[in-house]
Amino acid sequence: MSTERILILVKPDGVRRNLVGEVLRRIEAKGYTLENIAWKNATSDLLAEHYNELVDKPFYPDIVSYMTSGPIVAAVFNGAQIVKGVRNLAGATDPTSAAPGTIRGDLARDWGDGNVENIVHASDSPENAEREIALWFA
Ligand code: YYY
Ligand code: MG
Repeated sequence: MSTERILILVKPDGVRRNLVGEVLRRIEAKGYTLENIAWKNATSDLLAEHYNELVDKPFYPDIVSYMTSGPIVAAVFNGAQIVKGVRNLAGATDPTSAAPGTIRGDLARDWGDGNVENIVHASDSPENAEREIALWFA
């Protein structure tokens, strides 16, 4: 089997807050290898495929507003056990609950507007990583 890969998105809040380098630095510093990177603008069609398990959730329209609110940096990293490793670096989905030391725990917070802004996306399985990489780097 080839080396495991993951799709990382620095979401629009991360770009707006000048945290692209900080997010990618933490993943590189852990020892994972960057293999592709690009500026992207998410479309609603792309997001509906990317978040195919969430499209029926009540908060899905908020995700679309958030993810289309500005440019995104999409990156592919690789390394052994990278999905588990980077999910640990990213921290819990809710930035208020995310542990200190994680990307979300250190850099993201609840801004009180009812929208979850958590800086970074990281694929949750090697299979989803390959599916998402094919979407974002078609
Ligand atoms: O993989 P991860 O990003 O940690 O969480 P998911 O359950 O895949 O949800 C994707 C995305 O949706 C999350 O990063 C924020 C948003 N979201 C939300 O706004 N409200 C929720 N209750 C759950 C997720
Ligand atoms: Mg997810």
